[in-house]
Amino acid sequence: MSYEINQKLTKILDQIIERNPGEKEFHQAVHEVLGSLGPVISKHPEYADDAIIERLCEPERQIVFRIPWIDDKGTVQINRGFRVQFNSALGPYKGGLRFHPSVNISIIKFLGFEQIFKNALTEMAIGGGKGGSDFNPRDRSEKEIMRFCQSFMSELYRHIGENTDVPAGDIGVGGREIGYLFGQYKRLTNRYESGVITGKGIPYGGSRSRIEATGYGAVYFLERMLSTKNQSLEQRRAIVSGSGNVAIYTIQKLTALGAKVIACSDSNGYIIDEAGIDLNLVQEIKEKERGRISQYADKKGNSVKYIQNGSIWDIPCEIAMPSATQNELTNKDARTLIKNGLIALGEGANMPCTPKAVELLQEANVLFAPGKAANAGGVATSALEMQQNASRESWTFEETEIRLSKIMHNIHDRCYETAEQYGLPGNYVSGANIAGFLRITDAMRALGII
Ligand code: NDP
Ligand code: 2IT
Repeated sequence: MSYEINQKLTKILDQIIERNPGEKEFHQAVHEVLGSLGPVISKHPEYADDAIIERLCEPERQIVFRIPWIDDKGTVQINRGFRVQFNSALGPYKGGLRFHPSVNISIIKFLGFEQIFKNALTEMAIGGGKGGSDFNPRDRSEKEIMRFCQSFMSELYRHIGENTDVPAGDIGVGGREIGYLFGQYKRLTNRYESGVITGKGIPYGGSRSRIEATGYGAVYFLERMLSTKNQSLEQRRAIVSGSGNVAIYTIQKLTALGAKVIACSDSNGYIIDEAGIDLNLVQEIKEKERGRISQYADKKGNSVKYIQNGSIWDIPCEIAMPSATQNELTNKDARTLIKNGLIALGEGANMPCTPKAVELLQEANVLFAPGKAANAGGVATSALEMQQNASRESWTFEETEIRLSKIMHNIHDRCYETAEQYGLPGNYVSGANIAGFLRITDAMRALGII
């Protein structure tokens, strides 16, 4: 990835940094995209007319709100809620909600900004948005989670709608939370408006394969990327960070396609199981008991190593799929992975590799799939959920999975071809940024200065 950007773009970036002080994740995400646009602006200068890039980097609307709720001890708790409605040129704002203590406006804006491009790459009618709260779900009871979700939705409901803004899950927001959020929305509006939120349970309007979609999609992308070099996943030693929704279904699909996944993690540490990760056990610990990954080693005994803190990327592997959080894979990690023979990396999480790590991986000719393309399967299947809700249909697992795999192959091919077209063969970062940019800005240009 080249961060050498032309003068016009540098000026825009400087202004964005000045107007959004301290928002380091947001600056990082914008820098990466603007860093890819030089060739487009040189070839088609009209794409910088009418402050289109500045408009693209300024959210249409940002909502920040108070979330009061009462914990099990009767104490009043206050959290902060966010919804950034970034761009609606292609459709209603669409993007997840993150509940994690680290959440702040910079993180929500970086995620919302990335989402615009990701959603454009799916070629579906969805704009970009993101939201969440600094609420920490860890060790909260079921009833506390429910009360929090209800309070969160008591403000959010007035800003969303199936044609306006359609949230979904992200870190800390899974099927349980989506159920409580949808329940409160339904109660407040007195409408059964299924398409207002995605990631719902199957009995009340969810789509089959949505739970699996991000992880499966990321593996489909990776497989297609490997096939451009006549390689496959067969027998490959793989590492997946995290052990949440994206990680679990990434491990499942990698294993199904012949790879051997030997490690995964949570925010406390990582496990190494040379026999291959026992996914049923991970699911029991993480999905059912909502426990810690260290319990995997406790249950398996001596054959499994648990390493507290430390970096999962120290383990030699050929395939790496960071699927936990932003900036979890640093330049030091990239160096180690390259030294140990990494051949491909697919970002399951949003922006998990630092800019320097991406640069090193690309220089070393590691196949690199950026998150905004590789993890688009989740939001694409959310759009399939919206389609089913609108037509009051419910498709089979096979139907949704076939559609998902086709969408991922199309995204891959679009990124690949765009990179070639702009003289950057194999650069999926530029391919994704340019292809996404062209689709959004073609729509924005047609809609006038709004
Ligand atoms: P989950 O909450 O299901 O799982 C998150 C996992 O990442 C957990 O193992 C968690 O560990 C770990 N993690 C979270 N925050 C940190 C942190 N600050 N440091 C270290 N580890 C951390 O979330 P998802 O699997 O849904 O999301 C994972 C990533 O994928 C995120 O970047 C998300 O934005 C992205 N993504 C998600 C999509 C989806 O559909 N869900 C779609 C596209 C991208 P612990 O339990 O210890 O917190
Ligand atoms: O980052 C993401 O794409 C998501 N968390 C999923 C968003 C969605 O609307 O399904």
